[in-house]
Amino acid sequence: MPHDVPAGRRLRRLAVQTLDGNWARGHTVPSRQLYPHQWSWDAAFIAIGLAHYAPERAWHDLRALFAGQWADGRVPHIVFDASVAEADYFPGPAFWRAPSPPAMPGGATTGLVQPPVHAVAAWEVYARDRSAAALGHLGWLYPRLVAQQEYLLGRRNAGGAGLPAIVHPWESGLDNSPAWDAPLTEVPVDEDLLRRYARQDLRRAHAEHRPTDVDYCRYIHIAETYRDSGYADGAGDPAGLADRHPFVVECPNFVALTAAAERALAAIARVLDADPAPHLDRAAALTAALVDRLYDPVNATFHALDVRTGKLSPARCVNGLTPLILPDLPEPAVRAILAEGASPRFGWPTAGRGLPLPSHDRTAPDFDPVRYWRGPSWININWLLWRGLRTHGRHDLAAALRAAMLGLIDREGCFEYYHPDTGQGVGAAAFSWTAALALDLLAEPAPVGSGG
Ligand code: 9WN
Repeated sequence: MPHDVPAGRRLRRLAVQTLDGNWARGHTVPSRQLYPHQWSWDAAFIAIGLAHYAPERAWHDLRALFAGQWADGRVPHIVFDASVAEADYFPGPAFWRAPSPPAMPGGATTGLVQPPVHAVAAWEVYARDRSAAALGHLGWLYPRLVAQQEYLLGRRNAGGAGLPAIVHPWESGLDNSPAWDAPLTEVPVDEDLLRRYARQDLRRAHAEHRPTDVDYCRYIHIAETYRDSGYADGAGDPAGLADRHPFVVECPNFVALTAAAERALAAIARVLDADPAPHLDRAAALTAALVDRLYDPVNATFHALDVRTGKLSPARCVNGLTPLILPDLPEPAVRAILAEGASPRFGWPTAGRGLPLPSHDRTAPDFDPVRYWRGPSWININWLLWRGLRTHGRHDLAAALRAAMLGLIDREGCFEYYHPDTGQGVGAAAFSWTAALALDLLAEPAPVGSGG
């Protein structure tokens, strides 16, 4: 246990209460306050936590999300709950006008994606639930997870090097990160959009914690452009996407998670008597292209790449560190990430001292400790870093980061994110993935390697 047993018990109780409280008619919502539908990468992190006490619900959550998978393989970033009013979240189903069945059989969704953490999640749940029913769930998910990868590696290969590109900052999951500032400068700001559409987030959260109106206008413009193209990526012509669409970016975190997904699929394939080799080949190719395209040897960190201009973003964000989850990351890149994490820009916690890593370079002039993804600390990202540290044998740093996360959640509660200097909880309270990953951190560390 990271700290004394009573504290561990208290935290476990809080985490379970949070997840139970966010269970809503067949799936878990990220937060009742801000996010009343099912989100894609949230569902994966949530399943990893549910596996510790309600594995059947973990499988159910993953299957509910994949029921919204499109015929082209994309797993939508939101599967909408039909019983929630349109006005309760913007942009809702009426905005997205996603295609009807059979292209999209499972109810209303968005047409965007999020990082594919689901194969890792399925493998983690299976590691804790080896029942016959679990094997059935794994068998149901496997072809769908493969289709998700094929969509990302095929139709999203806009840069031509085999890396999946994102077509909207929301697809990164690190929505408002300074990593997108450079590519966003070319996107028009039409303030009229905010007269046509009402932002719902500002009714439920502080404006200084959320994206600015200027950024929001750009988000809506990009989403409308993609929607109005009929969500056509690059069927037959992925490279053409960069000419047609205003935002096409390769994100190191998204790419690293896509590679991690292939490694997890290899582990799943072995259990299902399928062939793991193609997954391992794809994982190796993804890691090699990630280093080749997104690693900057001068700055010694990974950056986002704007596929339209061919330029790396100058911002040093935490998505430059999460490639550490890859076991086959070359040694110089591993050393560079460990050094970047230790620098004043981020700062690994040490035994008994310090807080989880911020989402952005603390020394940057635009570092903002409360605006989401522009400074605050997030538990899902720090959980990925914790796994990466263990993968690369840095158990000292991993133990300190784990204690820092658990201490913070125990003190503040399960917040969406935390002030990186004071640790104060910010954003939505009773946030699901924080609770879920606390349960995972509280448990004995799972064996690293096959799933990550
Ligand atoms: C847009 C649900 C999601 C997370 C994202 C986070 C935030 C949504 C929003 O909430 O994004 O998808 O409305 O801001 O940035 O990572 O999945 O928790």
